Amino acid sequence: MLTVYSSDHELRNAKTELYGGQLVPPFECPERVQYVLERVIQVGLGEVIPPEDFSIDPIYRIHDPGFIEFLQGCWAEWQAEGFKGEAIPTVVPTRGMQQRIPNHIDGKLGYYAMAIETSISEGTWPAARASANVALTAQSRVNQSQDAAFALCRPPGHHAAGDLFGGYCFINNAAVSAQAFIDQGARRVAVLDVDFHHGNGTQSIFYDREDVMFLSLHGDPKEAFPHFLGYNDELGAGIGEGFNHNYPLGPNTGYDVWQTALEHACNKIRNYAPDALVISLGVDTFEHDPISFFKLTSDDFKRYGGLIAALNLPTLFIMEGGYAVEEIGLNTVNVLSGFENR
Ligand code: SP5
Ligand code: ZN
Repeated sequence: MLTVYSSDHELRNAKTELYGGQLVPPFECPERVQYVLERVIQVGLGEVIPPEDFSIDPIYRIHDPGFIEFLQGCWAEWQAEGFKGEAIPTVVPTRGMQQRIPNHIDGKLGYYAMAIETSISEGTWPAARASANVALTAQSRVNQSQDAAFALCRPPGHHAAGDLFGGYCFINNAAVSAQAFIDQGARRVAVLDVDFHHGNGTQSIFYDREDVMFLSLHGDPKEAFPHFLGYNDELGAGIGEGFNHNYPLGPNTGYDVWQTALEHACNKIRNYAPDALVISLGVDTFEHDPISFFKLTSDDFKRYGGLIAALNLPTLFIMEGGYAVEEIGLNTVNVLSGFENR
């Protein structure tokens, strides 16, 4: 399988994440994709290529121009305030408040945030752009070959909505790619999100559409981030009703229960008969993940790779989460080699 990788992910090198009331080194760190790349090479998964440069246009197909302008300018505006730390929102427009966009960077940060653990640092924007280029390059290869490819994206994307960042995400790489398939002639695309966390951004982007089906297996929002989306009665809206499927699962969920949910999701995908499949591939479902509560083993990743392959669709894998850094290469590449041994 082809892998697309860019060293520009290193530009995203934040020093702080708000966790447990402390500013800690981010779980979403540059070493993550280094380990995945090493494993891709070690097992000989296939060719590794750099991304092509796409224009901003495919990003604007998903994201709001004001949001993109905010991401681009945030670090400079934050610096201009003379703040000492990284950019973190402090005030958010909640129930009963105005939804007007403020001028001050403190206001804009809160307006465009869906979670405030994620700080914006120097280089975050160019890294997010490179990550989207990685996704779009892999997408175009899948579109041409009708085969599979792996976009080794960092930063991840599935928590980013049309005008929201957070959950370590800025540009929604999976959504941008799904839209690119549609714009290149696909009639229907399915996005299957197997990251531990609900893909709130992807869900909200496609919630009222019938041409992109979104399915997500994740920690029950009652117990797990992002807490405010991902219930199983969220089925889509308008003509999109029936094209959104959530599988919230409780603490300590092991592979048997998880696989049953995956099989349900795969049956929905089969009936939908999409022209392409996008996998939001997070391996934070791993038993030793430091911030998650599922119990998948390294072998389980190989097993479910085979189930995804059985769908027999042009498949684009997009890297999302996974924070057990020592095992992230093994677990991620197990999914991909499980898929290849179809
Ligand atoms: C892409 C992705 O996986 N983003 C996840 C962002 C989660 N950030 C908030 C984590 C809060 C975790 N709280 C866990 C308590 C563990 N005891
Ligand atoms: Zn996750």
